Amino acid sequence: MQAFSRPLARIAPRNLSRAAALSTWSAVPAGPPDPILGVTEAFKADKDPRKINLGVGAYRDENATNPDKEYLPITGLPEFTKAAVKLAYGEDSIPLQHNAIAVTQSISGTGALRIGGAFLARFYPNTKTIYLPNPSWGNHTPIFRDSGLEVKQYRYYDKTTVGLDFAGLKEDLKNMPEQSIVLLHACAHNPTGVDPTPEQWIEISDIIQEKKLFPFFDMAYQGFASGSTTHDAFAVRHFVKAGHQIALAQSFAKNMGLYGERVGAFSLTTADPEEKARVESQLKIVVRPMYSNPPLHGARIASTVLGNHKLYKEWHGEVENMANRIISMRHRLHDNLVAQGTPGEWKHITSQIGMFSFTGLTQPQTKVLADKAHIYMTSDGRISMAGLNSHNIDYFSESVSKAVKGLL
Ligand code: PGU
Repeated sequence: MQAFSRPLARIAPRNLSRAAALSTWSAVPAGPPDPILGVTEAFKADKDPRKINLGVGAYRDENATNPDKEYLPITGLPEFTKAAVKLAYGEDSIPLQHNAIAVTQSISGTGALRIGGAFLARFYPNTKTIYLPNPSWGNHTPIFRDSGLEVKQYRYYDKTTVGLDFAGLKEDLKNMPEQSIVLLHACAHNPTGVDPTPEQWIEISDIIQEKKLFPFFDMAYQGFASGSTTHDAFAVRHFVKAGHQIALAQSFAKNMGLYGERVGAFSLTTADPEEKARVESQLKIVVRPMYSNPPLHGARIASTVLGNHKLYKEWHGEVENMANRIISMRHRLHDNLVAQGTPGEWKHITSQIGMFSFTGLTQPQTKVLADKAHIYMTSDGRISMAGLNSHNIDYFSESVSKAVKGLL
């Protein structure tokens, strides 16, 4: 880890400019500041005690209230985005230490993906095709299609083994046109609950490097897979260490329980602080006509928790409890199904990780479960394990068992 904690000053300027020339974002031009919110930015940066901001239409009385509910900057609450990036990339990440990560707050993970899609559609200098794993979260295709990218798929899941189709995945990566964009679920793949092992991630990273593909990580479940936010960030951190430039969408919906507050972040690693500033200026120009600036309350909660040692520890303990409760439900479900003599192989229930289990139930079985047993799940047989608890697990297991036996 020590090797990565070099301060910026010790990196030879020659190396930095070489990195900039090779960077995906070297041709992104600096955008102009926003005519209205740019004034607030200039005001905030001004250190003079006599300063007055008459730029933005926000009512103030004779005495300023604190904390206020005024608009955030276009890229969100700086304390929050800083903490979000640290959580994902790790404190010792080289681009983080070099102030080379462009970041904006987003309307949760969905908004982060959408900003990323729009930014890539506008500035990615190569083919505008993004490859999604098959299957993927159902909203990925419309998000990227509506962002202006062409959406294709790569093999991911093997029905016969109920596991990763690693050979198919590698072959598809190798056959992609160079410099295509590849979406990767950072951990707790949705809907399958099947993740590559660390060794497999390293191989994937190598192929992506050889083929000059551009990795775009969706990290909606950091902490949910293993109970450790560090462990779950393995893929993201490995790719960055291996020298990839990446895009990253983060959601705080699940790991902080901030679903409806819509807290997320989108970031891009860049070559250096100068490039980061150019990229951020263009992220602002993407965001401003979409929703102007992000919601404040949830970002304040997240940055308070992430920025306070005691609260951080308490929160991380809760993440661990959530992950462990899900794992214990997996075991109960598996054991119940086996004990009830349910036809089929159910080991995947415990080997899959994260919030979801891809049960293998067929569409007619999911329909009969809803119609006869009042149990609802997506028609691909995906269940959110978190919806199971000690009160309903036995009823659920019995109903599934009956559905599989054709007795419902
Ligand atoms: N990426 C993945 C892989 C997801 O599973 C989800 C949420 C998101 C991003 C976006 O979450 P945000 O709430 O915008 O941060 N998927 C859940 C939630 C329901 C939904 O479809 O939006 C799910 O059940 O698949």
